[in-house]
Amino acid sequence: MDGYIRSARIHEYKKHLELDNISKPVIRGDEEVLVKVGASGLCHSDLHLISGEWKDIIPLNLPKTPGHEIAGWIEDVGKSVPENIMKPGDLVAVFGGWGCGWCIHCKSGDEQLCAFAKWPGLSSFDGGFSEYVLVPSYRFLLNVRASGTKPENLAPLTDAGLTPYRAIKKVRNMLGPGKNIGIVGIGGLGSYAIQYAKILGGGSKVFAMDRSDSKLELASKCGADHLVNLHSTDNLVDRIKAETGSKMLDVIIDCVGTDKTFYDSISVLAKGGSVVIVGLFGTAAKIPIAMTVLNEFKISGSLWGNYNELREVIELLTEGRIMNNITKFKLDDVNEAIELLKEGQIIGRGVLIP
Ligand code: FEH
Ligand code: ZN
Repeated sequence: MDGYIRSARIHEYKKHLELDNISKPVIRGDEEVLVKVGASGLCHSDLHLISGEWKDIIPLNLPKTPGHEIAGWIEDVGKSVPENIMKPGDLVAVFGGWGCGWCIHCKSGDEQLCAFAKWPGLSSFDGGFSEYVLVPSYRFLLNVRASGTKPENLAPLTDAGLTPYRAIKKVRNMLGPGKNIGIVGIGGLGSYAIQYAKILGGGSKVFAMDRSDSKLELASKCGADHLVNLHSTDNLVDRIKAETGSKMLDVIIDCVGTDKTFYDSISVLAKGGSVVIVGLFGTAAKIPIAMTVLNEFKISGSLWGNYNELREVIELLTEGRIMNNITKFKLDDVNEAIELLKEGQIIGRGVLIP
C-alpha cells in the first residue's frame, strides 16, 4: 500500500507486538531525516519496555514502535540538512541519544546523558522495528556510506557495541600487563566488551563469565583468556583466586546488572578495583559498606556512549579490528525473536531486518 509502512508496535504491555500498517512518516522539520530501516537490533531494554516493567521510568504513549539500535538508508531530508553532509541514498547509523544540544552534557559531547534526551523507541519517538524511522535531526546520524558495510553490521554497534566501549574506556588506566578484567554476561554487549578489553586492555587477561557454555564459546572466539561458567563453578572466589594467582580482578564490566552479578563481582574484585555496571536486568543491590571502604572499591555506572565514541566503534569495525556476532530475524518474526531473547537463546545480538 502506497503511503503506508509496516511497524511492529506495543499496543498493550506484556502482549505480543502487533505488525501494523501505519502512515509513512513525512518530513516536517527542517533538520529531520527519514531513514529507510536496513536493520534494527533487539536489546534487553526492549524486553523491560514491552513487559511494562519500565512504564513508570519511561512512560510511553501506546501504541509505540520499539527499537533503538538502527541503521539504514536516507530516503528524504529536511531543507536545512546540508547536502555535503548527507543526502538521500546514504547509508547511516542512528546515534540513539537524542539530546537537546544545549545543556552542559550535550555541550560536552555526551548527548546520551542529556536531562531531556529522547531515545528512538524508548521515548515519545518511534523506533526501528519498522520499515522507516523519522530522525529529528541529521545531528543524530553518522554517514557511513564510504564504509562498505551492511546495516545489519552497523545497527548493533549503536548500542550493544557502543555501551561496553565507553565503559572500558573509562577504566583503561587501571588495565595493563599483569592486570585482569572480568566481563560478566556474554550476551549482546559482552562479546564486544571482550574484544575491547583485548584492544584497550594493554595486555590484561580477560575473564569471560556467563552461565551458558555456548555463550562462553562465543567469548572464546572473541579472544577471552579465561572462561568461567557461573552456573557450574562451585566457589567463584576460589576459582578466580586460583586463575589469577590470588591477584583477583582489577576491573569488572557487569553487562547483566542484577544483585547476584553485583555481589559476585564484589567478591572477586582486587583491592582498589572497579566495577562498572552497564546491564539493566535488576532493580537494586545493597553496597557492602565496610568491604567497599576497606578495599577502596570503585562502583560506577556507564550509560550507552556518545556520538564520537560511536564513530570510533564504527572505525574499529570497518578496520576489521572487531567482529559482530549477529542472528538475523525478519521483522515479521519479531515476536519469535523476542521470545528467544527472553529465554537467553540468542547468541550475540538479534537483529531485525524489515
Ligand atoms: C535504556 C533506557 C534508556 C536509555 C538507554 C537505555 C539502554 O539500555 C539502551 O540499551
Ligand atoms: Zn539497548
